[in-house]
Amino acid sequence: MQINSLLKDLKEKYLYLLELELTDEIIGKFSGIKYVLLQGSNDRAKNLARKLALRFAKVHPDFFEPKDITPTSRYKIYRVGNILSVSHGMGNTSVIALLHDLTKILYYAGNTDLEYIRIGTSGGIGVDPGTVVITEKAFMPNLADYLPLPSLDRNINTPTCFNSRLANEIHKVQPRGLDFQVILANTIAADDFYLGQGRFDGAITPKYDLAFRTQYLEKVRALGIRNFEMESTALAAFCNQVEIPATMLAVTLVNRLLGDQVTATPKELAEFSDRSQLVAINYLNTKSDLI
Ligand code: R2B
Ligand code: URA
Repeated sequence: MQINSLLKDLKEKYLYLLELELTDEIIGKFSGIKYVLLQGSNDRAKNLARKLALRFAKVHPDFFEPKDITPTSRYKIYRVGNILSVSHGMGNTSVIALLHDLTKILYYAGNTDLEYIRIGTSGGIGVDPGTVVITEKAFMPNLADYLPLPSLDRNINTPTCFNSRLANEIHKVQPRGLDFQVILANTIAADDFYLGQGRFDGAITPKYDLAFRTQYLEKVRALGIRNFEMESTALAAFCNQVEIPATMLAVTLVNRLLGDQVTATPKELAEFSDRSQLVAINYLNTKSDLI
């Protein structure tokens, strides 16, 4: 990990965004962590914590209720052994705010060997709904493969490639016989679900027609891009700055070459979400350092 060198001289007592006092007791709750699993919603983070506990800590489902270790209602953090299951909210801004505080407390707790994996949903580009995309490189909608991280009036242009060892390993360890596809590909992160992802069904009229959009989608397919979502460039850029290996597993809910609206039923959506969690669990299952 490559943390801000100015933190050494800082007598920090409180993490504002996580609403956590930096006491020895609270820092201790973050020591000995290896895997950090990040998801958008609070419910999914809790649901994953429960699955991890049943699977790896072998707790009895009747006697286990995941307990959030931060008082803030913005984000939720659950710990199962050396794994954290964390919610990050929606969009690059929300993720990056969380990642600063989360990474600092993990650093104060003495963790040096971490992996960050976002588990999410996305809009597919020419892939069947239900496909899980492991992202190799995140792109901006203008197809830049770096994020201009704004800092006052400057931009810190940071590459948005993910860790290829991690992405390939997650792909390689998936068991044969899954009833859905798991692919390695690239992803676009847009700041907006509608206009940002070229939808025609938002509240604002797009300033281009279907032919222009089709041309754009063909161009992005040629770059190996297979899905849209809203957080990958922030995660990749942040993790490249702090040198933490990271990648993203995002199930596709819709094929954007065929339509804009997500028409899957709530039951299908829950089943799709389970797929990207399963891909992460399959990876963790191969690890000998889980505690
Ligand atoms: C995927 O799904 C959410 C929008 O529905 C957003 O957080 C994302 O990246
Ligand atoms: N999440 C997105 O960001 N886009 C989609 O199309 C579906 C889920």
